[in-house]
Amino acid sequence: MKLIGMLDSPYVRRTALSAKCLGIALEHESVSVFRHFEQFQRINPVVKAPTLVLDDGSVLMDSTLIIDYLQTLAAPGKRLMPDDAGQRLRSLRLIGLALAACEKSVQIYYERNLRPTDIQHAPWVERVEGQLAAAYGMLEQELQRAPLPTDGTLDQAGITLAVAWSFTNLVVPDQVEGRSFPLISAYTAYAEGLEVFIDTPMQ
Ligand SMILES: N[C@@H](CCC(=O)N[C@@H](CS)C(=O)NCC(=O)O)C(=O)O
Repeated sequence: MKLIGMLDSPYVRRTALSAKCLGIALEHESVSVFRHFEQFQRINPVVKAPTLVLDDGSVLMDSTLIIDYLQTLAAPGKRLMPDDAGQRLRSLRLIGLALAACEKSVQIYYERNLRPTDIQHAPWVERVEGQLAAAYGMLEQELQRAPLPTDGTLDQAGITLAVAWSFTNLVVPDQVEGRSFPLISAYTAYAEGLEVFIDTPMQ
């Protein structure tokens, strides 16, 4: 199976990390949705990263759906989501907040880098910036309430949280600069220090 997309996309990176944690080997092709648009289009006409191409030629997209599929291929002991309903609810909540933070970071980045300055819409940008701050604010509160384990293990909530924070700091660092998210920062430092993260660099 081939994973298509650049690791500077948080969605591609969380998929690549999840596959490794699940013990599933994927061939990785670093094709950019911008610089290699036509090449990407030939693989997936919708041009969404990540794209997973199965050995039979089937094409899947959306990180959460690809990870869901990969989970079905993993050995029984390899799991990134808890089975217990209460623990799963908390994981899903953390993942939802982290994915919202990724989406809002991408929107601000696209607005700044793709839209001509004279048609940038300040009220829209302020709205998105507020949403990004809200997502990280709630994630910080969640970690205050109950920290994620830092005992060498990783789950989907931890992967997605750390990937999101590293991505925001890469593309829109001014949005988190000076804001106080010590628990998110500390957890991300832990995760980025793990071998699987070091082997799956954002750039
Ligand atoms: N919900 C999707 C979001 C994927 C996404 O938006 N990826 C970006 C790259 S970071 C992309 O494909 N952008 C190109 C486009 O939407 O035209 C996921 O989880 O995979």
